[in-house]
Amino acid sequence: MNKYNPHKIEKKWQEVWEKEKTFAFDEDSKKKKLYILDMLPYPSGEGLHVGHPEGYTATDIISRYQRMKGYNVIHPMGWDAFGLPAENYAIKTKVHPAETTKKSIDNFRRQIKSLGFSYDWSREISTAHPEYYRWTQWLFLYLYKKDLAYQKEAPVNWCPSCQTVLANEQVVAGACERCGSEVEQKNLTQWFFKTTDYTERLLGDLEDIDWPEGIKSSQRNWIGKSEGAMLEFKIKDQELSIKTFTTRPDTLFGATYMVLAPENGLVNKLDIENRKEVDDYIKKTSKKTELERITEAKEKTGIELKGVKAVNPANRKEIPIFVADYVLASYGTGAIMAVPAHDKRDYEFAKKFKISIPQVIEGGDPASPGASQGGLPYIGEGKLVNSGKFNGLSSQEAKNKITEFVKGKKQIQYKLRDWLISRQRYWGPPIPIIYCDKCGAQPVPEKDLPVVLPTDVDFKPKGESPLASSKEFHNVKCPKCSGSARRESDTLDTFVDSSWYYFRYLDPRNEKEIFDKKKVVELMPIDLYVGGAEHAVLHLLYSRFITKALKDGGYVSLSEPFSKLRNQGMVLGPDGQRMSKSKGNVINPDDVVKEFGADAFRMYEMFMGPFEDDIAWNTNSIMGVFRFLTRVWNFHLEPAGPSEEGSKELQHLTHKTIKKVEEDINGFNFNTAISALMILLKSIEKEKDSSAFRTFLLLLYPFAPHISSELWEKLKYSAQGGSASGGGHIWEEPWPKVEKKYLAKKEIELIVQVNGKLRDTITLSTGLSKKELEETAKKSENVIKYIKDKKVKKVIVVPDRLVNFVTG
Ligand code: ANZ
Ligand code: ZN
Repeated sequence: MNKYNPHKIEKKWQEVWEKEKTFAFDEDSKKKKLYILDMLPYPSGEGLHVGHPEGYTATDIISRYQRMKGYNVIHPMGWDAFGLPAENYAIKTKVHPAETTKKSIDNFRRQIKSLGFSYDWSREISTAHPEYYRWTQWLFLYLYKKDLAYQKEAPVNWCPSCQTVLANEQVVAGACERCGSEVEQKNLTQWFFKTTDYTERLLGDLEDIDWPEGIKSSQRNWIGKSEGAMLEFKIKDQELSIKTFTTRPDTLFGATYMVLAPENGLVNKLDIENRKEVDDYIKKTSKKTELERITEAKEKTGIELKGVKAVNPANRKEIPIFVADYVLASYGTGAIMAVPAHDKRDYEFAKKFKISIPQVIEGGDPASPGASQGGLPYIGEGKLVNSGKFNGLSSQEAKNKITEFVKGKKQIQYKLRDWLISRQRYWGPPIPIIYCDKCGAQPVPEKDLPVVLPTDVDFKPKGESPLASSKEFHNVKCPKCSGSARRESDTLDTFVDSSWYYFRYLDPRNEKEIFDKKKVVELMPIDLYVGGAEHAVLHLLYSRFITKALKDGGYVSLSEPFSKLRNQGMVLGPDGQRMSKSKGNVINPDDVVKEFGADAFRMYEMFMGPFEDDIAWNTNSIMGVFRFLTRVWNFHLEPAGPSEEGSKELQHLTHKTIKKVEEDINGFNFNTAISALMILLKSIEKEKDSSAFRTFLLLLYPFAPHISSELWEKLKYSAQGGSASGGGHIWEEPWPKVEKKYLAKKEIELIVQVNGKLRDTITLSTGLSKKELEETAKKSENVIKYIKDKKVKKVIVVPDRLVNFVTG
């Protein structure tokens, strides 16, 4: 009755780790620190997804391994607890979000603990806790004082029938998720963080960090640096001109019309003949989101401004001016020179409105990238034609020359916008601002933080932020003149909460300041950050911005928070599809633990395939892992084999495996590390070698810590190895050392000749006798073939090197 029973073992060790605070980070230790972090999870009501533990297992393996290698590892966990789902649930069920969130967190914590991860739970944080969001509010005030937080009007998604602002996720195909009415864009005064002050640093510092190339390039695209020129077009007979940003001044001779964005203020200043028509068009486009407007497949719309012309500064031709919504107000100057022969959108528009499409660039070298033979639009660079005295120049040369010719200016343009941080929502940190009619917007004094979320709030949306419905919250005294004032009723974007949490882990209970600078200097940066690739842009960019902003105030000393980043792939349903309730393909982690135990679950998730790949769940394969662990367990039931040295081959394999597992952990190749452990176990079973098994357990421990801890104790290995700390637990042992002498290959390639000609090579172990070598060589098929029935006159044997048969 000594079967592998993961539940008993796992519970036992999890209790030991909890009671002994085994994985609490020791701030006083002299060892070198490593900060290993998982992205902060959102504790959804659905509970843990089997995708979560993939990343958590990887960081746990690395944390446990690095502790054995002598590092002082800090490895915390907490909750990204504010957000829309809890609020929507509250609207539906009238259960307060604080209540649902607490339940979800308790459930997440239970599930995560059931997998035996080595987190330092004493540092747990929840972003929805006043003790935490007090410092999120402090951070807002810090940025406000540094002029990095400001207000301006910006469009929001507005549902005219619910009378409320909608988050992007609540707009489904242009309609309100709740009532189905068409969503409009409406301008409201909003708060922003000035991320654009940091554009060049956000770009440049990417060079210094070890992140997947794909994520870096997503960030670069998001920042969207373009080099080009600012050109000016005069309006005929009016004292006005249109400035425009272009990346292709070389195409200026081909500019046959101009377009203003509907929101461009110039539209109202121009003296036009068809004002009403134009106003109607502008009103119509205001209902579209930016994304809809720039979608290429959409048919281009627009309307000509009658009675005005612009003058192309290169050839003095008078060209029409349109308003069209494919030009955005928020990029460049909100106006373009349109070159239909060389831009796809302009081409479609010109076709529809019957505007001429003169070609000015020829794709000269067919081998050059982007070159095409004939066919418009031709969007590549090339040689200038139909461009007056610039004909024959290359695009590169012409860019500068034409810019100079028309007195334009070189210009760099970015796509990155400031970060819109205000939300007309309840379940987030209140923005710590007070509006006074006399004194204007006033920051809440630091001593009055946190501005606590009121609970007497009606969640049902009524056209203003839910917080405005709490009289007690809303009406307040002005901190400057003590006159009656009102609080800001918007809350902060949840991305603000998660942009700085990794600092707070280092000093989570500090009541006097956001964190102790000294601790942050010592313990940052994060040496390894692991999470899903869906955070390629926003979360990672915001965190980088906040870190830089804190650095500029002397709060931290580093520019980049995450030195090394790795992304896990997605765990798909058994059918290869994304898991979802409606498809009925959701695997519940609790069920998996119940059936196979935590060790098997962890190992399976690492064995599924390459860490970054999307992989379908496979129940057969987890059973395979469970059988492997059962064999590990059963080994200790058999009579022990030699506790001295095992065979040479097993020693060689053991040390090869130590090296392999170590390299694979460092390279995130957990699946091949597990394969190597499986191969090693087979040989150990064959030889019943309990000394090699001891090493095997040490290697297995980071992957399957419960069974390894249990067998280590059962087999009393600590007594044999001489653990320094004396506690006798496997996690107090050092990682086994690779010994070169075992690693060296004790094999030779025996050269086999007949009459001095090479006829075969045979792999053999060293040190065989002359006789053994001759006997082995004689059995070679080739030797038999070449000797045939000739007589062997002489055999020359050079030990460990060569056998030569000489025939008569
Ligand atoms: C003339 C031209 C000719 C252009 C050509 C392109 C090709 P990136 O590279 O993304 O920075 N543009 C400028 N402002 C715009 C706005 N507010 N809304 C929509 N489009 C705008 O793109 C720069 C190019 O995008 C600019 O160069 C401009 O079109 C357009 F053969 O100018 B181009
Ligand atoms: Zn005042």
